[in-house]
Amino acid sequence: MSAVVNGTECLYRFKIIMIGDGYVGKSCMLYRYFNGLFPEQINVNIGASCCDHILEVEPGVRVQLQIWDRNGHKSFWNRQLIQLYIGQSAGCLLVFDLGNRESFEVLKHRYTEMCNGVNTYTMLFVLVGHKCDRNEREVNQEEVEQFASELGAPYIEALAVTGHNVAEAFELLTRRIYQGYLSGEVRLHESWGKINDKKLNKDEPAENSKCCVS
Ligand SMILES: Nc1nc2c(ncn2[C@@H]2O[C@H](COP(=O)(O)OP(=O)(O)OP(=O)(O)O)[C@@H](O)[C@H]2O)c(=O)[nH]1
Ligand SMILES: [Mg+2]
Repeated sequence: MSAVVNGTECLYRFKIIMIGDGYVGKSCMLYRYFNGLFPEQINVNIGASCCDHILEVEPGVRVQLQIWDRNGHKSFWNRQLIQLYIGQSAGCLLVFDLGNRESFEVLKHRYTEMCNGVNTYTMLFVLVGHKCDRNEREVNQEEVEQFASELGAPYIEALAVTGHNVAEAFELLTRRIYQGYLSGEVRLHESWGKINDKKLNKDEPAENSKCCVS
């Protein structure tokens, strides 16, 4: 069974989220991935914005990705929100700013909070050191690698300004989820994963490359 999303047949659906402190560049990364451009102006997302995107994970196998980008400022981070936001996600991009030490500390703290029982489903991670154009780095390579190994996740450095490694970060995560799902390492809520009748009845398929903001 598959779903036709704006003329494209999709076999799987995954929800992924972006977590990171405010101002680390999450929305610019998503805009870059989605539109292939750096935004001239980025609207502050009051709550969360959500984009649907289609990605071919292997020849003939397309995934409908739902990507959630939440405002990272601490006033928007609390337990109920975490639960709402993270629930049913298959994967997460953990983003920090290489030129801002605090954003790395905040990210580690949020990761710990997320792991404290909010998500009963398996979630996979990719760690992203963003704004790698920064001349002065406040986070050194060893500590990043140590955190990545604690997460069991790959580490990638990206730059929304040029697009360097932005699509790679989203696609690396999606392929990890896909492989994990096939191997049984990733267990997903019944609304997600392989598309079947039940999922199609439950949720209207999204149009290709659609964004919404709240
Ligand atoms: N140097 C540099 N700055 C960037 C890059 N990408 C984004 N920025 C800047 O970082 C700032 C914050 O970007 P946003 O994308 O709004 O950050 P955010 O993580 O979504 O922030 P919140 O929504 O508040 O959590 C903006 O001023 C961007 O212009 C980059 O690749 N390099
Ligand atoms: Mg944002």
